Amino acid sequence: MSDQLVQVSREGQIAVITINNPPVNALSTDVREGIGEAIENIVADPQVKAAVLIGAGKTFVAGADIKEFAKITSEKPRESRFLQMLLKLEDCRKPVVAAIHGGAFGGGLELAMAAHYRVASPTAQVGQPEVNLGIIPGAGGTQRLPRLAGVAKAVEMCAQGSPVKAEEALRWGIVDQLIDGDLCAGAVAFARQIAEKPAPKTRERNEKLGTPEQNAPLFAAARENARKRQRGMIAPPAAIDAVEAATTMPFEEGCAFEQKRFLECVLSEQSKALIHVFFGEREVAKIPDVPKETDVIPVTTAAVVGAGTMGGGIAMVLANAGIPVLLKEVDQPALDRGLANIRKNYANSVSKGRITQQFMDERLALIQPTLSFDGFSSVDMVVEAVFEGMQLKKQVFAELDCVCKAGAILASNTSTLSIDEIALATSRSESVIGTHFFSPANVMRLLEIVRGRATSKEVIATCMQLSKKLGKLGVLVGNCLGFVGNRMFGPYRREAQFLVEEGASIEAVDKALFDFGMAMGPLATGDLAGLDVGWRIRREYRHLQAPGVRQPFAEDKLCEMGQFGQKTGAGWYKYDEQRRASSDPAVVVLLREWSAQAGIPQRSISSEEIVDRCIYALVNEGARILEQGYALRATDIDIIYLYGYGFPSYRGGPMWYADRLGLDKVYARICEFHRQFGALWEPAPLLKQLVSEGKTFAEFHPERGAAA
Ligand code: 3H9
Repeated sequence: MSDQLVQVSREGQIAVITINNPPVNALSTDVREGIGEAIENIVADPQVKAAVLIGAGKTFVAGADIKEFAKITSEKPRESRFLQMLLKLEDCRKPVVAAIHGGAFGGGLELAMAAHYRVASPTAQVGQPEVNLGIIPGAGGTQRLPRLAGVAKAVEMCAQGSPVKAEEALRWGIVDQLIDGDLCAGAVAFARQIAEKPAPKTRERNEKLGTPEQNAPLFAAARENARKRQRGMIAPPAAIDAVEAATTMPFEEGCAFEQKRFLECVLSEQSKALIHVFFGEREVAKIPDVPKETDVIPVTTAAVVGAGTMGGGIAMVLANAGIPVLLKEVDQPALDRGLANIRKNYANSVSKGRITQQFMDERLALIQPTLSFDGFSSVDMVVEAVFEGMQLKKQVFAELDCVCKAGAILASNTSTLSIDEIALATSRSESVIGTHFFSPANVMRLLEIVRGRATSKEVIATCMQLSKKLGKLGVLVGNCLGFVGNRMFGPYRREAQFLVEEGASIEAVDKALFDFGMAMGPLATGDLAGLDVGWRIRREYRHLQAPGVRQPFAEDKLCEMGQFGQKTGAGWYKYDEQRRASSDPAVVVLLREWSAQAGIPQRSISSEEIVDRCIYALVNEGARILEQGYALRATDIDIIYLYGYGFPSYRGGPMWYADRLGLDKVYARICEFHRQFGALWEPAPLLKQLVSEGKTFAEFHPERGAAA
């Protein structure tokens, strides 16, 4: 087995060890054994003077095999065979040159650092991304990287997990040379040059480890940064501790320290959740009835109708991907406002150093403003982003139907309205689809792709593929009111309002959910998005509300007073010119008055109840969506919540969170709320069913899915 995964060939006196474990050369147990055996062979072969270690296919090595982490069940430190293999490699008297293309990530970089030299293609990247999986490097990465790159760079790479491009890696001393052209030939030539020299061991290079005085501020800053930017996550501080150990302990002790922290992390709930997210991000691309081979429609030009916040952001997303885009508005002032916003957004990024002026100019040149449909006849795709109202959307789609070429994709950015009804305004419902971007569209990674009853498989496959090109995570959902994300968000925000109406303070509700890990509390989120959005939708759908069922009122009353949130300077909170929030005493008084008028008894409410009511409201609605087939898998719902609604990634998403808590416990609590608060808490039938079968959401695989 291992000799197929790791092959050794010869280029004269240079052995070439090739790792061949598609698709990303993950270091499974067999691969690691294969590398160990290859090292033994070259040591034993008198003809070999040096070796090149290279990956077959598109990458060097993407790290340890993540699937194998599930096999680790004990925190008891054990002798790591991986660490032993790396020591064997480092102790090899014949120099070994790691030749990196694609990526050397995690265990891949640890492997490369145990080799004696590293060369790389100019397009390669290296990194220790383990923290993104809730773990830390577990094969000496935190000990060897500071010895090569210095403490500051090592602590940044291990704690933040971001990759470093080859040129930067060269500057920091992580790689020794870049090789243009044929990497293997270049690496063999490099190996010939150093074949007679002694093989340097990274673990013996202590000159970049600094002094305690130099290092103390670096570690303090890294800890502060992790506390703020990776709030609630256990792996980043553990990674910082492990890099610090490299500066205070001999190499072997440092490795033992790293191993202990690695094991704690790998057994944590956070790591299990983040690994679920890693595979989930890839799983959402798999649509059972739209296979990979489905034809796609080339999208080389596009148009956006509506230059408001969403339309402008979508135009930027398309332009950023190099797609020329027509941006249409109804009148010149609206078009000017839209373009000014786009310019302001780009200029902000330039001033923060995120993009260059040249990039901004090139992207702006791709956005062509227009007041007419001229030019629409040649575009491959149109995204409609006008005001959220069915009549207006239908009117736009009827016009698009007249002006667009056959086969053009007609997409709506609606966040709630029926794609099937919108499609009725056209003579080509197979070309109509929902592409629900999240605000700000040029920042948020989620794209809900809404499948209408008649949407063709080609159109779905194209939008899924396009989402990747646009740097988005596309998740296919079915056509129901609010689709997946907003449909679940309704009950979540409903409970937040109920809690306030029952006596919890606005700050207490937001703080409980922020402490749970949400990017923002639900009420502050409402103020940011604009309370009028939900108000308008509620008015449109008031006829669907069951009579006699309690509905929240506070937000509607705020809207009636013109308090729409941040944009009007007041909502749940009041805002200063810099949009900094503070408590609004007038709202606090009004809330008590409104609650008294509605006869709602006031009580003190624990943060545990706040979290349970808001999060279980998400879960219960998610269960209905799953059962009704509007999401393909529980994982898809999780990904939507992580990337569109600020759910903490280390909790894996609402459905994963419920699975890990135990659906029986979640069900019992929902039944309690049902008894206490009535019909809105009716447990979802699927939840009840899974509890009776002793199963999880993850184990639920319906036949149909995403409105198939
Ligand atoms: C680690 O190394 C710990 C160490 O310290 C040692 C401790 C002892 N394992 O992303 P793609 C699969 S932790 C298993 O679509 P791309 C992936 O699921 C690891 N499987 O391709 C997918 O499967 P499928 C640290 C893996 O070109 C397929 O490969 N390393 C692994 O868009 C293709 O992947 C990382 O965190 C893996 N390590 O991107 C890097 N990696 O086709 C993780 C990928 O069935 N990997 N798969 O859906 C990545 O970031 C990206 O895969 C990479 C390629 C950038 C490499």
